[in-house]
Amino acid sequence: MKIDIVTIFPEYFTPLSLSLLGKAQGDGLLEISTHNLRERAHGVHKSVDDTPYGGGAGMVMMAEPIAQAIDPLVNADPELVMIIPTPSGARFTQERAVELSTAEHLLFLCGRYEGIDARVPEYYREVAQIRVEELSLGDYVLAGGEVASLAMIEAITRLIPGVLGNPDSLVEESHVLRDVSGDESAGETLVEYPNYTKPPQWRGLDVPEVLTSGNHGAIARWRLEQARARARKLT
Ligand code: 6GU
Repeated sequence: MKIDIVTIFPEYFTPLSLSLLGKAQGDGLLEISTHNLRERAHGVHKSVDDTPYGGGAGMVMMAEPIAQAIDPLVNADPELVMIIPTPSGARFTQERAVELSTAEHLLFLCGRYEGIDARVPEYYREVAQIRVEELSLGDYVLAGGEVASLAMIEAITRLIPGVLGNPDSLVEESHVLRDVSGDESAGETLVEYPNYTKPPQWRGLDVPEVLTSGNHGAIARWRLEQARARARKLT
């Protein structure tokens, strides 16, 4: 997968060279490039933002410097999927992550301040005929799209075959919609059951006996029960 990131703060994305995603880039499974929006700005101040029409607080990111950064990427690959993180977008869910993990090429456009001139998504959707997704992590407001992009990139890319060391980790984890036919939990959204490791007793707390019983059927039932109980507590 190819990922381009347009931002005024490329330094936010240095952690993508660590750990799993660093290795995935070394292995050629993933290619991530950042593009500094400030380099596309003109004038002595290299402004990328201006005051909002209609008045109000804050600044709005101007369309043209963004277009200067994005056009070469879109022209080179009109099939790319543009993702604009914004608290006013549709909810980014595990289902979205799964769907986007099969894309060949993603472009993240990070806004700061009060957001991006609304003609940017309109232009790339309606005129350039690009797929544009405005996505939100949840009902709270971050200072910009950079941290949201990092979260989405991690959620999406760990689903690419070969990125995770142990692909079995994907099967039973939180928020995976299980649809294994014959599975008792088919279609349910579960959260992960509690996990334990050595030692069997720690500061007076024991590992649940069923986990050391060797009874795989009983262990599976216990874990499903625990996952359901946790899911109920969240809603
Ligand atoms: Cl995607 N962006 C910003 N700025 N704030 C958010 C968000 C995104 N999701 C939740 N809060």
